[in-house]
Amino acid sequence: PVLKAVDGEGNSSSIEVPHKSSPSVGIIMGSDSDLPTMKDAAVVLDDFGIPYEISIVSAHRTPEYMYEYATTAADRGINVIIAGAGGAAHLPGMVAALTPLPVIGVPVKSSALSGNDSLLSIMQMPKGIPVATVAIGNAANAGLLAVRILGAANPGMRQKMAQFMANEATTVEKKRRKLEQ
Ligand code: RP5
Repeated sequence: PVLKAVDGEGNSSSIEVPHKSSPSVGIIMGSDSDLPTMKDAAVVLDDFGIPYEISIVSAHRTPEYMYEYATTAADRGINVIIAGAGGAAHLPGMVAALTPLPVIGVPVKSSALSGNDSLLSIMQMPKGIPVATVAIGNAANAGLLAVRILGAANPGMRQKMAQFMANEATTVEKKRRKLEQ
């Protein structure tokens, strides 16, 4: 199936929901309107060859499903959860409260408060239940952090991350040299 969505700023996006078996990362979001932001995490995981699943899980509109998703994720083989939400963004924190897996929160830019509400809702977790929070809208970094978490126990994945970082450095070096010419 293809998931299509438009965010609050009119940006449209679509993503082919993967049919990969044994997903290692779960990407969830509070609404399909979060997809234009959250698809960047999927792009990173595709680049690194990491199987993932994508779902819409709303803490407020589908709380029972959120409970089911979070409490079964580890048994289904998920290793890391990336959760994006905007506004009163309770999804990442509530999921972290229900699973022992690492949870990465993505504050989605809201129309009313530019995502500052999302950021604080996700970041200000009480002691005992951590959520690793990335910058507003930066789902790509959530994907990269998931790769690093998986890489801690996977030398091949760690090597791919090192290569990615080397490529980034080369790109910047090229730009610098061009400026200095
Ligand atoms: C949150 O409310 C979602 O994560 C989304 O960012 C925001 C708005 O949702 P919609 O009204 O667009 O469905 O739960």
